[in-house]
Amino acid sequence: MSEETTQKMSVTRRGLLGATATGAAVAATGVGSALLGAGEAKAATGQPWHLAPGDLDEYYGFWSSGQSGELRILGMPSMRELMRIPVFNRCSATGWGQTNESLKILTEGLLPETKEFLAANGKVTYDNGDLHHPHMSFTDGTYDGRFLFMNDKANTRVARVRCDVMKCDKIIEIPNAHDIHGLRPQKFPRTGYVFANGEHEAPLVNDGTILDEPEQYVNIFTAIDGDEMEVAWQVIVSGNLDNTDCDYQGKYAFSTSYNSEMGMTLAEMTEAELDHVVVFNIKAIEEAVANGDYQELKGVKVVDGRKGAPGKLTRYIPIPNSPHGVNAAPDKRHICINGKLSPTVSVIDVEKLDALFDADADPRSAVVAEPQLGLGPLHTAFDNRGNAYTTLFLDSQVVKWNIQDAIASYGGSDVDPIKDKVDVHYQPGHNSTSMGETAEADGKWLISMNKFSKDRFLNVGPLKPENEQLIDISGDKMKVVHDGPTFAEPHDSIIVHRSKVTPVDVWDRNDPMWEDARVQAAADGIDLEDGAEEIIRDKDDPTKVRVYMTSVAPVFSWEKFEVNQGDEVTVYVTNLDDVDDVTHGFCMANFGVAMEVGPQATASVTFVAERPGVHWFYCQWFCHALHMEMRGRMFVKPREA
Ligand code: CUK
Ligand code: CUA
Repeated sequence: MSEETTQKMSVTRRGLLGATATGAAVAATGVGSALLGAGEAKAATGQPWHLAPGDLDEYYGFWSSGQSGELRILGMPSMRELMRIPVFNRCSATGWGQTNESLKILTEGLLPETKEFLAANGKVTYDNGDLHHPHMSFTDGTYDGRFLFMNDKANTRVARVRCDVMKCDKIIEIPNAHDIHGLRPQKFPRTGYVFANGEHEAPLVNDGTILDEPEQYVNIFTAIDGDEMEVAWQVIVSGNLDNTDCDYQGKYAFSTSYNSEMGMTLAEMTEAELDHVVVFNIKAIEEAVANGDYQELKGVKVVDGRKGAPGKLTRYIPIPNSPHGVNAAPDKRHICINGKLSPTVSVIDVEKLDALFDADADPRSAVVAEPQLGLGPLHTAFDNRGNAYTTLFLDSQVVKWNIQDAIASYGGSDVDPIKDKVDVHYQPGHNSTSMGETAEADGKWLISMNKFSKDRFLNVGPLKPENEQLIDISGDKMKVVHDGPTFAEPHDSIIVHRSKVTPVDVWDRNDPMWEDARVQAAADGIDLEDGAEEIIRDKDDPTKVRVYMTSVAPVFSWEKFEVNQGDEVTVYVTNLDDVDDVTHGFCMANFGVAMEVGPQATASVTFVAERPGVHWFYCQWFCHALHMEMRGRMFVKPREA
């Protein structure tokens, strides 16, 4: 946006709002802003999304990063990037994928055959991930601030991030399924389950016996116990699975299929005019599992929910055409299925679903509206006034429409459900509204996550950022107010009111994250907080060496230590600083070793000291005026020839 445009907008807004002094007084309290429309919260500047230095955002934005594999936190509405949380990726700054604590999380949930496969490739875990869908745990239809859950499409995993410390604490690989795409937590009564879609078809037992026989392929829907991070059960379905969501009653989950044809080529996949959404009957599935009506595959109870299978586990509602996003409206009643190749969004009334299962009613009887919105509808978000906001990928627009008017129009009324359209730049995929995937949608902000930025930013070469546009939806007309470039490739985001999340400033010394370090130190007769200046050689294998040190700005408890060439060295660093924001790091230069050690945390890293000589370790997070001096030496005594 040009400066001129910005000024024009700010002048217009000031003109519209008139009394700027009142606006300023309200904005200063921070409390008042919650009562006002988004556009009014910072009326004094005319730019509610442009926070003054030191001002805090009203919302957390939790962002996926697609093939970057991490989770990001943005402040909303300022769109300032606040933090990156490594999950499926590697992180040079924090040592994720290198510290023993992170390697445990990255490896313990892998299947035995995956561990073997990785070992054959000289690895202990995957280096990449494709994180599309981050969603917070729910209690009673709204966010509860406990966890964030997310998928890895690249390597069929589901991860969890703890919201108290904003670190990943669990990653599991999903057996039997292939390539987890859609993911949503159960909304009611709580999470509970995390539902996850296997997107790509494969033989149920994929051991090479069946190869190019697509008629024998299946797809798998998985329910994970979000507390234990274990698979609860799986359902075999007909067609493939794309996105998923669930209702506010705790009864049904929904998954779209763009490939009901089970085609392998583009022509085959897009052949049918109608694909479907699968409705999963959670209670019926739980009963089937309890009654032993399942097969056990790789330790998981798998039920058959394919078309024509007996029982009441699933129903298939025909939907035009290769549908993509599924979004439950905050009215707790309507589910929007986005048509992608069809210009429509199909609206399902959850109150009409019981009849599908109990009376075998026509599945289409649950569809109560199907408004024509524009080309390429992919995802829908909601406000608290009965409106829906759908991204139109091909039209490069967001369309605002009213759900009740769409239902009336489907019933024959000539009311136009479309209330507004706005151009976005360009080709939007997901969108999200403030609190919009909960029953507490507040109708203030919309993010349109656009796949292409083209000419919106300075040219940085052939690889361009995406463009995420902030849209003020507090009034009748949508207003694009900010462009936010992001690196590869956020798909989805949630906008969570800051009152829902209360992260800590300092770690609890008893945190489970470094339980292994605690156990090992106890076995070695060491107190992690003592920073004992004594090298521990393992009783059973004396080439294994443990160094326990502490850090207090600006010193490590060890100025030097000596090991032998070829020793396997584990360094444990416990950060005794008890102050916000005093994170230390431990970097062993020329050993490719580095990690973050947060206040009151313990972290450890293991390496083989195969380089003789003097090697400096240093603190790699700026912590003190004498941060440069926070260093020490490791002597590696050469192997005797
Ligand atoms: S999918 Cu990316 S635009 Cu993976 Cu949620 Cu729709
Ligand atoms: Cu400690 Cu820098």
